[in-house]
Amino acid sequence: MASTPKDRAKQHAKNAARNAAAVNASKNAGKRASDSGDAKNEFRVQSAEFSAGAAAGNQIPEARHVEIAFAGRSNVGKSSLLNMMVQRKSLARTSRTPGRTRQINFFDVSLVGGPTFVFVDLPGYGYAKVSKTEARDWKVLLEDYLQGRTTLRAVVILVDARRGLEQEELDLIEFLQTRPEIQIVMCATKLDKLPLAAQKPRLQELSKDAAVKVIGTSAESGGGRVELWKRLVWIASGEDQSSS
Ligand SMILES: Nc1nc2c(ncn2[C@@H]2O[C@H](COP(=O)(O)OP(=O)(O)OP(=O)(O)O)[C@@H](O)[C@H]2O)c(=O)[nH]1
Ligand SMILES: [Mg+2]
Repeated sequence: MASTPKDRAKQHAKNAARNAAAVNASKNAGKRASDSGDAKNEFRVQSAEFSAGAAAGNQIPEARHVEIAFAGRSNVGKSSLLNMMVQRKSLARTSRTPGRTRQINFFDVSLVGGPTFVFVDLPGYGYAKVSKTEARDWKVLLEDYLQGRTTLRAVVILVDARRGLEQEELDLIEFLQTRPEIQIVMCATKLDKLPLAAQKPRLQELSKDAAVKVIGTSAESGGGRVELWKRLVWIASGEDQSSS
């Protein structure tokens, strides 16, 4: 559809206002039961591009924008959630085969009228089928990144809604205690695999276990997208935020 620069500027301003309003609404209310993924006009993504892949520490690109990393065990749905957030089917490679993401992948993501982020798709942990050497190399790469990245503002920790928190997630949370300035955001993925009636009680149970509010997500339906964006925009704004 053709549009003039003026139209685009107007639209841009409208979107910026919408992003701000959505964040404010979540601050004030914060209690909207759920978002079903149908709010497609909120948090519209202007651009999302792969910027770099790092298989070793010295390949990590220069830090530029606010960075948000997606972490979790292999196959939990990190790459799928990243794609769902940016509304692109296959920006990050997904696979039925665990261990697909073998390096740290960096994506530049700009919201219409909002900030630019770097989304970071991390290799999954807990994947049994890689060699011990490879698993150790991934761990070192991951830990060095998490420990040293100055622009890292939040780690989105993904757990499968059906499995919940396990030792690896607790270890990761403990590891991140050394960097209290990094926000931890918990997401329960593949919520669509639970019957509708079981979803809310399961999220409540997971939130109780994690002692923070867990955001339920579905890469299939887009559920959780708006709620997660609100948190990320809020974090990027530099405001302190409670997780409850
Ligand atoms: N039904 C459903 N399937 C999902 C969802 N998220 C991911 N999947 C599926 O789960 C599988 C793994 O998804 P990925 O996004 O590749 O998982 P990952 O965590 O990036 O995996 P690694 O890169 O191996 O660590 C794929 O077959 C996805 O289609 C979801 O929300 N719902
Ligand atoms: Mg992946």
